[in-house]
Amino acid sequence: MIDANLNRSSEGLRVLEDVARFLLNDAELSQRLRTLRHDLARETESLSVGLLSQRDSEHDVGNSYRIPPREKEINMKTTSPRGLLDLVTANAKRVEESLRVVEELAKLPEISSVLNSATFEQARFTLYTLERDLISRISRRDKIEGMPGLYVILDRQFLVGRGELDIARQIIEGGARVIQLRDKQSKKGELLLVAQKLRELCSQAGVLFIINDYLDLAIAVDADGLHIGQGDLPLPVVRRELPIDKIVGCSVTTLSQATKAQNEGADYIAVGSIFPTTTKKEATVVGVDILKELKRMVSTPLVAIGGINQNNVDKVVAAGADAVAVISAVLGEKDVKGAVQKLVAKMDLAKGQCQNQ
Ligand code: TZP
Ligand code: MG
Repeated sequence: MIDANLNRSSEGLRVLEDVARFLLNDAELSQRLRTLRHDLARETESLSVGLLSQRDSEHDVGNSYRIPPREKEINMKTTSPRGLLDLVTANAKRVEESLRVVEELAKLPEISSVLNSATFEQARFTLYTLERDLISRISRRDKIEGMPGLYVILDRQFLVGRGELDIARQIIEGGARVIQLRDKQSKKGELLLVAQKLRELCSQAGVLFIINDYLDLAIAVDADGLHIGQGDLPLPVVRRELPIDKIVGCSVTTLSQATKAQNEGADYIAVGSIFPTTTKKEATVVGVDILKELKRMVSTPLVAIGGINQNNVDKVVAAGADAVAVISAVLGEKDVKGAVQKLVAKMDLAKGQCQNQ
């Protein structure tokens, strides 16, 4: 039992570690998993020859379990991973269960002298946290992968009598990848109703839905994420309060703010105002070259914002923006869908040109 369960735990841990390392490229997570695997190996090192000597896989009655075909089919459906989330969950559970078995065995008088039950209990708790962090990383990565492209900020003060849902539909049909709800004036109760409808629409269309400023609203409508600026709630607080699968975007105007946002775990960084804009009066104009510098400094996806339109969108894409956020270039137009389509086409063209260079 000890041999089988130590094998299970080290194999499962290796799967998790390699997911963190090769698929998520997450140095910190893979290091934490590696440390746990090594700690457990060290703890049981002295037993290895004894355990191998007792190993008798051929006569393990578990090998000859006869699973009826029907049950096998059900089993396959419920246990074969549908994606990375399932794979990670299955392997984390495998490790947690096997650690629990060793932990319980180590309480027996004949085993407690060679294995310390508390060590395995501690390892199990370490893994619970690692499992949560892995699931968070994968869920957020899946969302962020859908982000590159046009990010339209639906600022309700720009609607001038038009309906949010109709405008949002046009934005979606035009090919935007993200819609952010922004409203600096309305009461939260009113905004909640709007956000609920937009949330529904975006979910159906597979478009990311982000709430600007308001953590409570983002939680209440189960938005895909929250966007915060330098004056809003700090990123670690927001991260702590939001469900683990939600993304957080952070606005910056300087390189040091960007590094800080990355270190605090921002899922994307919005930088601007790239060009002069009349939409946000107090915005600092940072120029297009900051994107090139940021590209070298941070690995977090970059969203360029501020004064971007049909005539300059190619420049921000060429400078390295992964996504482009606009308000007036879309909401300032009569033909919202047409404006989105044109911007998307120009971004695609500029991206194609970058790749050819
Ligand atoms: N943050 C920096 S600039 C800006 C915000 C919200 C305004 C973007 O609006 P526009 O009309 O696309 O310049
Ligand atoms: Mg804000």
